[in-house]
Parts: sequence; C-alpha cells; structure tokens
Amino acid sequence: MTEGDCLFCRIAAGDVPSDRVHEDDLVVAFRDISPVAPTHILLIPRRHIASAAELVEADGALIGRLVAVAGELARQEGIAEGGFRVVTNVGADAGQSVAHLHLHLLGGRRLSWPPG
Ligand code: DGP
Repeated sequence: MTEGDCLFCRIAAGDVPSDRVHEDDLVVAFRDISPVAPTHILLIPRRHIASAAELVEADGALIGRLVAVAGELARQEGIAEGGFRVVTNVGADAGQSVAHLHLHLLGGRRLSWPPG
C-alpha cells in the first residue's frame, strides 16, 4: 500500500472529502461515514502507518497527540462526562478495513462490553 492508494492518506491530504472536526501538523480527525454511535469520529496520523502493530517507541509523541485530541473532541462533543470509548482495530480478526492507523472515538450512547 502506497500513500497514493490509501484512502485515509487521501482524506488527510484533502483529496477525498470528509467532515473534518480537527486538524494539526500530526493529526486529522473526521466523522465516520457509517457511524455506529451518535458521536463516531476517526482520528488518523497524517503519516501513513498501517496499524497500531507498526508503532515504535519513537512514535510516542504522535500517539500522545492522537489520544489527547480524542479527549479534546470528546469534551467538544459533550460526551466526556457520560463516558466514551477510544479503540483501534488491528488486522482481520479485529475487523480492520482500512490499512491506515485510526482511532475510533465513540460515544453518545451506552456502549456494551465486551465488544463483539
Ligand atoms: P475499521 O473497520 O476499524 O478499519 O474502521 C474503518 C472505518 O472507516 C469504518 O468505520 C468506516 C470508515 N470509513 C471507510 N471509508 C470512509 C470514507 O471514505 N470516509 C469516512 N469518513 N469514513 C470512512
């Protein structure tokens, strides 16, 4: 997979439209096209990383930014008090369908546990 083939790289570059809710030098966040909760936002690094399995210690600042922005967006969306979930799927068994690292920010309804 090269950047040119990657849907989320194209969204980060602005070549594919999305409902953006945040962008900075490292991270872009946009609403999921098929939401499964009242708030369903995807947070991605601008840099192409296939999944969380590829992260190394040197990516610590990037992960910190992704998680901090998730919390910021949860507050903005009004779901921080009630509770929310941040999750990333890795590989086929977890249901990862786009091979560019993304955090799902989910909230606005009661979320079951364990996940399916
Ligand atoms: P996952 O299954 O964990 O790889 O999540 C991929 C998510 O990406 C899934 O919830 C649907 C979302 N998605 C797929 N294509 C698009 C798109 O073109 N735009 C947006 N906004 N979301 C997309």
